[in-house]
Amino acid sequence: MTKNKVLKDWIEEIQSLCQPDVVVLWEGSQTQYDDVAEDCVRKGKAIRLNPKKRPNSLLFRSDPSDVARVEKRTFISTTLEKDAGPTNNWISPDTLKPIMLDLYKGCMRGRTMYIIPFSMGPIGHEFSKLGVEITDSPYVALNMHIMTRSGMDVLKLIDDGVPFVKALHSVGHPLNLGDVDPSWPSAPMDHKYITQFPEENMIWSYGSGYGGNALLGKKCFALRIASNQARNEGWMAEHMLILKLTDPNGKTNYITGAFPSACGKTNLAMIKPSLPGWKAETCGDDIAWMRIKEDGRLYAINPENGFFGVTSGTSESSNPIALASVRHDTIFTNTALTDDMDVWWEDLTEEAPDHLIDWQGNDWYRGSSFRPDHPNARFTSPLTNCPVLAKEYEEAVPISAILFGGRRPTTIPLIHQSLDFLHGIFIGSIMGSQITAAVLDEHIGDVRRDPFAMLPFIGYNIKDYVNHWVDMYHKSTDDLLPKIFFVNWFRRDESNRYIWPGFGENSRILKWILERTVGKINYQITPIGLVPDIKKLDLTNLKLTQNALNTLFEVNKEDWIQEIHDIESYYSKVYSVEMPCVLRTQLANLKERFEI
Ligand code: GTP
Ligand code: SPV
Ligand code: MN
Repeated sequence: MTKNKVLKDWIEEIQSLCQPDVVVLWEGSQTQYDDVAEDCVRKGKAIRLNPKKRPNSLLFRSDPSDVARVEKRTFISTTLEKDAGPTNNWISPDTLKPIMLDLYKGCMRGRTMYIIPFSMGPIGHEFSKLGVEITDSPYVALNMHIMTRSGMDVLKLIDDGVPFVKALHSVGHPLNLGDVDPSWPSAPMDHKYITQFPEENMIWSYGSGYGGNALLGKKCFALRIASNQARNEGWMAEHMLILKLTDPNGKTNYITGAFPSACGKTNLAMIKPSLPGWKAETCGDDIAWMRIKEDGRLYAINPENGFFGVTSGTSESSNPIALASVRHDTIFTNTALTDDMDVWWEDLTEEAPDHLIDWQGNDWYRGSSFRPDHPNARFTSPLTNCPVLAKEYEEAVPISAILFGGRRPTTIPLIHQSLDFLHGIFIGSIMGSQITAAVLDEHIGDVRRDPFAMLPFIGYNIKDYVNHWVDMYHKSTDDLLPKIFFVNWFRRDESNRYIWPGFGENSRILKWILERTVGKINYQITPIGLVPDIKKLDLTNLKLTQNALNTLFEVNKEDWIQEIHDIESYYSKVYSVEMPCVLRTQLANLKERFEI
């Protein structure tokens, strides 16, 4: 199967540990994809959607207990606890490995084991890295085929000795003779483990088949393992979209944006600008790998090859580009099914159809008090499905602005700019956001600190992570590095409605951001940073009252005293005596600017 001894030995080891019935190498051809897809349909694991409406597309329904990332079962396993730091769950490899080995023993009985060589980033690109995922889930194999570059071209590089990340995955549901295989096998919660071993560049995932728990190239590798590799090698692995923007004069810029899970990255990456003359194109919607090149600028590339996007809220008016991206060759997970064998989710159409089959396979009628789709239902589609995919999506592009953002019903204005790069690092470190359905079992709606949108994804100690941002800063200078901004599309009014229309209208804010990257003087200085001079902001044709505008852009001292109080108690919990110098200084400066 391979000339690479490390890979060969590892496959043999896993095969004898997990005892699959059949072993299949993922060669990466369309025929192989189609065969495995058809097999899933035949075995009742997937539903083939109406080929006239949704060619070559499938619907999977997960087990109701396995619908999102499970942060409480996600571990950074390092020899020393301090290397995982205060924000990660930690168990030492010596303790955890025997537990997981015990679970893996015979776990693939009755199943097919897929060996999937994959590349994060275009095959052979200087930013790219390789992995091999071994999994007993055909759903994972199909999704990895879309989300990564996989198959023989990657295996060739591994054969030539290019290093790779070992990523082992099992749904944790062995089949004994006579057992009926459930359509979505998984293991009970206390047997689920999503473990990163950064010291060995290795991932062991057990018991969940869903998204980031199971598609190991994504969060486990491209964020947790890669962030640790990036720290050691002097680059960055971030939870960021990459967007190409061309203004009416034809000037092109690239920006990145770090928003927590289900907080608007895919939507911004696919924005259809409402401002006339502006053009937006997609480079990436979830992850950016970034390096500073010789010219002192920060370059970003999307390591993924597909979208694993939230369906909920996606409509012709909010995100027509996403709808176009899922017209064909798409896998849907946990959406509802229409009577004519197509998919439906909340907000897809203004009115729901009379009858649907809900995401758990039951009849659903309009007016029901339950929604028919899961709030974390998702689509998997290839990047090349996207009608506005930037032609340079397989290149590293120079970044002019970094946006941080989150869901904050109060306090945080629609947009503000950091005073400089180090202040931008501070803004990233204090990010807060309401928890969404992308995380299982957390308190949805509660605001939690999610620094850099990386809380669940930093593969090492957060203190070192913050200092790594500072180290990156010292490789270049403020004038060459991206300018840093904070956006909040999610501020609410007294009736709990979003004040800002969002989506395409966010282009008005992007315009201001790009003007600021070239130093245009259209701002006001506040203690938290620069906000737009409302009079100079392009708000034509927006139906916003003066009152709404005031709320959107206000920096309210009382609110900020509370916020600073909250930041201080958060900092002392997370960093205690080891607070990175940059944060200590920036927090003191902020208090001084507020005169508190
Ligand atoms: P992950 O894939 O989990 O990392 O999420 P994401 O950051 O890519 O989030 P996504 O763009 O999928 O958006 C999540 C939800 O937020 C969807 O329901 C969107 O409709 C909604 N959303 C995105 N942008 C906006 C916006 O500008 N305004 C409002 N009100 N909602 C938005
Ligand atoms: C996220 O939760 O940030 C996602 C979805 O992008 S998952 O791949 O499941 O992590
Ligand atoms: Mn994400």
